Formats: sequence, C-alpha cells, structure tokens
Amino acid sequence: MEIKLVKNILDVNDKLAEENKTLFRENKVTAINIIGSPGSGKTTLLLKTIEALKDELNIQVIEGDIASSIDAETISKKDVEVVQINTEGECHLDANMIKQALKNLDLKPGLLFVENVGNLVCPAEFEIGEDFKVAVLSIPEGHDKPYKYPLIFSKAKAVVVTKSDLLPYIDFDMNAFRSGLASLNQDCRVFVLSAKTGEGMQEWIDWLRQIRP
Ligand SMILES: Nc1nc2c(ncn2[C@@H]2O[C@H](COP(=O)(O)OP(=O)(O)O)[C@@H](O)[C@H]2O)c(=O)[nH]1
Ligand SMILES: [Mg+2]
Repeated sequence: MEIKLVKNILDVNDKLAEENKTLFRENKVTAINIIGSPGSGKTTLLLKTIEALKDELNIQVIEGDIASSIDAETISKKDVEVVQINTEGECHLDANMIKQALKNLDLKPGLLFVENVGNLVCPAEFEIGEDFKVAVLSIPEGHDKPYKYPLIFSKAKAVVVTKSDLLPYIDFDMNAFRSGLASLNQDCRVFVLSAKTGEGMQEWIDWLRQIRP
C-alpha cells in the first residue's frame, strides 16, 4: 500500500515535470538542476558563472532552500532575474514547486539554473523538467561520495568538483573519485575548479556555452 502511494507521487511529479519541460522548449530555455550538499559551493559557482556569461546569454535562476532568501538576494545583486522557493522542510525541489516558480519568471531564451536544496540524496529522485542535472561536490566532502550517493552521480550530465584550491590541504584521491564516478556513469563530464581562484572555470564556462537540450 505504502509503495503504491510513493509511486503515485512520483507519477504525478513526472507529469508536472513534463509540463515544465514543454514550457522550457517553447521558450528555448536550457534548464540545469544544480544538486550538491549544503556548503559545497553551488551559489558561489553560480555567481562566477553569471559573471562570465551574462553579457552573452540570458541567465535566469531559481533558488531552492528550506528557508530564507539569502541565496536569491546574493544572486539578484548580479542583475539577473531570480525566484526563491522556500520548501519549508522538504529536502528537495519538486516539479510542482518549479511550476509555481515559473509563474513568476518571464522565461527568456538562454540558461535557467535551478539551485536545488542542499542535499545529495532526495533532489536526485525528483525530476523537475530540467534538461540536465549537474552535481556539485567540494574537495572537503571527500572522494568517496559517488560510492555512497550513487543516484545523483549516475544521473548527472556533469560533475563540478569545487574548491580545488583546497587540494593541497585535503586527502582527496582524484583517481578514486573518477573511478567511482566512471563505474556509475561513463558519459559524465568532470570539471575540477575553484570559484575562488578561477582555476578550471574556463572549461566549465565553455561547456555551458555549447550545451543544448
Ligand atoms: N576555498 C574555497 N571556498 C569556496 C569555494 N567556493 C565556495 N567556497 C566557500 O564555501 C562556502 C559555501 O559556499 P556556497 O556557495 O554558499 O555553498 P552552497 O551552500 O552550496 O550554495 C562559502 O564560504 C564560500 O565562500 C572555492 O572554490 N574555494
Ligand atoms: Mg547556496
């Protein structure tokens, strides 16, 4: 009985996610669902990405947090359109939340970044109509995360390994990380970068310039 209920919830979610996707197609929007732990560097990565691309592409942002509008306020300082969703306890964004947020966004052809609630588990389970999932993993979290949280690493189109400036101080085994990821997902791009120093950012930016649904 309980299993049936969970399946129904996901069925309804998937239907709404398809509606969101249709809206993205109609408006020539590439939607990117950014998923990573709290503090992994998602907002900082977005800020640097916006700085690099906003003169050549329309960029819009949906921020998901359990509470507060801190991240939306930070993003709006970059002069891009941003909507904050407060999930009030839910550990992930779902398709209905995105559908409601889209009522407050005047979609423009370009990139829509969705910063999901900080969490490596639940956000991976809920489609929101995105074109791609991008996982963000910071060096201090450790190289074992693909082994422990396989779902997000198997679904991600790309993994951004952030805070590479901390590599000299932390025992992060890049080979172990890469082989863990490769065992789950052979087509995944990996970007190792520091939003702080700018090292490795160019490759990520160039990838964003050319990705299309
Ligand atoms: N050393 C270093 N710190 C970073 C980097 N990116 C983000 N941070 C810091 O990590 C903390 C969390 O970053 P934030 O972007 O808010 O993470 P979020 O919770 O995933 O959105 C902040 O103190 C950032 O300044 C980085 O590339 N290198
Ligand atoms: Mg954030």
